[in-house]
Amino acid sequence: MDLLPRLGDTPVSVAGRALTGEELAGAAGAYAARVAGLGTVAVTAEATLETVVAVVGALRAGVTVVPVPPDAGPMEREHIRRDSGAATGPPVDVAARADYRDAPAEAGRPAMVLYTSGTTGLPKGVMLSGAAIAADLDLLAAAWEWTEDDVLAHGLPLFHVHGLVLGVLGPLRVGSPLVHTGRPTPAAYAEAGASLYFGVPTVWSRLAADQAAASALRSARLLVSGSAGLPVPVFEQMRARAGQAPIERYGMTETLITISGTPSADRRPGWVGLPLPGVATRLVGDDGQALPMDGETVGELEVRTPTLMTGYLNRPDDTAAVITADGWMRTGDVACIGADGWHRIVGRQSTDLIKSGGYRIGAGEVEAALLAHPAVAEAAVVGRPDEDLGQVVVAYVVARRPVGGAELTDFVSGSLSVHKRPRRVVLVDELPRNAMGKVQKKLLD
Ligand code: MCA
Ligand code: AMP
Repeated sequence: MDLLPRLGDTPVSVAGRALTGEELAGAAGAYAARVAGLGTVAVTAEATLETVVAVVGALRAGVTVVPVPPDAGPMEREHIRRDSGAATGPPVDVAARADYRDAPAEAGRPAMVLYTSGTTGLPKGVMLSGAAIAADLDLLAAAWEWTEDDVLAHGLPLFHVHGLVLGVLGPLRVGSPLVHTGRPTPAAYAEAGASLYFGVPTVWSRLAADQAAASALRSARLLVSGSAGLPVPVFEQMRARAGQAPIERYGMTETLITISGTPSADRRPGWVGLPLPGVATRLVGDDGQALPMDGETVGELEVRTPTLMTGYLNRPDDTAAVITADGWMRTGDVACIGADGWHRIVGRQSTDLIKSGGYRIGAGEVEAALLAHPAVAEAAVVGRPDEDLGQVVVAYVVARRPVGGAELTDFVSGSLSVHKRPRRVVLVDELPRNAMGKVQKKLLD
């Protein structure tokens, strides 16, 4: 298969269950035969071999894959299903085997639609073409010197770019065996005995705090961190305890990974690296003018890349709002660029996009979920700094009647994914508003 040329000879194990490359190709072939012609198929993306077989099988059949977070509540699940028009995939049999002749996707059909949160509303479907995915994986393989001689280990969720595109399709394109650890715990990473490891900063922070696990990674060739900024203290602890700090790379669902460090260059704490070959970046000020790349001036980062999404599914206006007419993606991230081309991500323009444990969470989505509770009159959701998770979701609520924080947290996880529920609910008499009536989130503490 074009996208996954090494499928037939790349073994994969997930949470202790393994398939040889040939077995995986056979099981995916059997699944492909069952979903062929369905157009778009939803896959409940638990961290299992079944998910890998379903995703690979659908791709082989030229069917668009929509991974659904396994803990998504009914509201989120229903939104994804209705918005994408995805058919429910048949159950996966990892023991099935079939020869299957790959069916190329029709022109313009995305390989995948990944749902990701915006500042308001329900998650948007990011359409990713097979060509964009292939281009990104090839750029990353070259940058990281990632070859069939590597064994990749990680335990990231299989419904986002990091765990699924880089972490599953990557090995099947490069030909490096995959050990998915089920969950990204320090002990599981230590046991995996791999040469290459992927993690979000929370994973590295927890690993660095576990001396035995950190020592076990001394023999690894390369550790890679992404999905959120790696805190400098974690960088230093990893260097001290694992004998090496991770390299960083930066990207987003809409652009895939566009900026990275390399194994041979010096690691620079707080800096993510250089644009991948063929990727252009620039900084833009509030007035839309280009800003100097002097290592100090900060502005919005814009990226032009062959790995760009095709657009947001069913949302041409939202797509036009983030991609300029000449093809630059407005990332919403605030960055600075050094004269030597290195990039530092300083923060986000909008406080309404929260990153917790590497998950992107829209404040508006959580507020809407809270407002559906009969006791909630008003709600404002913010991200608060947190050593372990980067940020945690905190909700400020004006209640109509006495209500417990735990009841509201449970209520949110009843409609959205578990990681979106507030960690803390603060009941207040009123929310600070400006003269226009808009909530002043900066005044909440
Ligand atoms: C969680 N728990 C809670 C709450 N939230 N309990 C009460 N109230 C809450 N508000 C529960 C959890 O369900 C869990 O229970 C337990 O508390 C521990 O939760 P937590 O501290 O969150 O730890 P965790 O569940 O181990 O999660 C940390 C994690 C996770 C493993 C790092 O955040 C994670 O997998 N992050 C990866 C996100 C990711 O892949 N992002 C990539 C996006 P129990 O133990 O019972 O289950 S793609 C991207 O960003 C771009 C493209 C890029 O650059 O990569
Ligand atoms: P998502 O769409 O979930 O892929 O989230 C993308 C966002 O994650 C970006 O817009 C950044 O805010 C953030 N991000 C990803 N990688 C990094 C990194 N290495 N450093 C800082 N922020 C990052």
